[in-house]
Amino acid sequence: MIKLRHIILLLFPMLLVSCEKEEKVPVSMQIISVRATRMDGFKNGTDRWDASPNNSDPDPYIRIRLANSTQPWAMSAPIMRNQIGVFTFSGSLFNLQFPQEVYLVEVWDDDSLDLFEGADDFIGGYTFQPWAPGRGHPNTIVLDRPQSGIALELTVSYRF
Ligand SMILES: [Ca+2]
Ligand SMILES: [Ca+2]
Ligand SMILES: [Ca+2]
Repeated sequence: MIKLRHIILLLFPMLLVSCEKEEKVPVSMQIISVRATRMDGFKNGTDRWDASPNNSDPDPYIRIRLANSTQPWAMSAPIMRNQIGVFTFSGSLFNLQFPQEVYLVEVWDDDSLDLFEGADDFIGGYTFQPWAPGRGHPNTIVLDRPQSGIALELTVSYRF
């Protein structure tokens, strides 16, 4: 007579095997879109991002590269003008060729149109590892720490 204990003993290795099969390792990933779910309304907590009266909200763009690298930054384009609150970066497609390496993503306020604003202003950034064993293949990567000036939601796809 087959007891429940035996069935469990038989099923358990099968479950383990099926879990291992599901853990596909991505050879690359793509960031399809980037959504800002929170962004500081003021520079340094008090100042408008830009001096121009008609252009005082930030003009954010994203840049991404491997954290320990001198390779050129991949930049989002076009730069979005005077964004506040929750918004999605337009045209934000980035290839991540090394999903298990650490990447650095930064958001800057473009000041090239502002005569008195000098260099671009840093809004916020994160280091992140796109994928790690055991994580599955989620469609979104959330980057949100309260001390950062911006929170990001990356929508990603995987190539196996
Ligand atoms: Ca500025
Ligand atoms: Ca502006
Ligand atoms: Ca500036």
